[in-house]
Amino acid sequence: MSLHWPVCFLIKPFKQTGPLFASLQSRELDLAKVVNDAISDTQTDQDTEIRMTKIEIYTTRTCPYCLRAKALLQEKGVGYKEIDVNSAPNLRQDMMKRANGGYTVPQIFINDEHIGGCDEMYALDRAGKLDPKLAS
Ligand SMILES: N[C@@H](CCC(=O)N[C@@H](CS)C(=O)NCC(=O)O)C(=O)O
Repeated sequence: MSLHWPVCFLIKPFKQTGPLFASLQSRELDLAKVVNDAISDTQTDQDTEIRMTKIEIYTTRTCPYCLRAKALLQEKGVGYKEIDVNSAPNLRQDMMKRANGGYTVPQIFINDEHIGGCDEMYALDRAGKLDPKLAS
């Protein structure tokens, strides 16, 4: 839809030349630019949301390694989905399948890539390789 129609409609009966028409047209263009910029900002926000890193961590409530792993993710300021393997049947099996047989908790996945447990994630961080993954 053209954003110019209201003013065009109003001034159509008059001569569409001269300084008044030019001024109205230029104001319409400014308004259209503001609206279009606002729309494209919203679209950028939506794109960012869609591209957010997916972080999943399989845990149990009593596991100190899980607490340590979650503390690092919190320190990094990233959100994550926690899956308590004891909260439903089959979850530990799902985890083991995704973790190539890894049965201890935590098991951590970043964008579906298997990172390993707590120790592996800390090792990755020490090697400077965790932040790029979290930002991907
Ligand atoms: N090196 C592993 C150690 C993980 C570990 O030993 N987790 C314990 C719980 S804190 C575990 O899963 N034990 C076996 C079990 O609970 O069945 C890591 O860093 O994640």
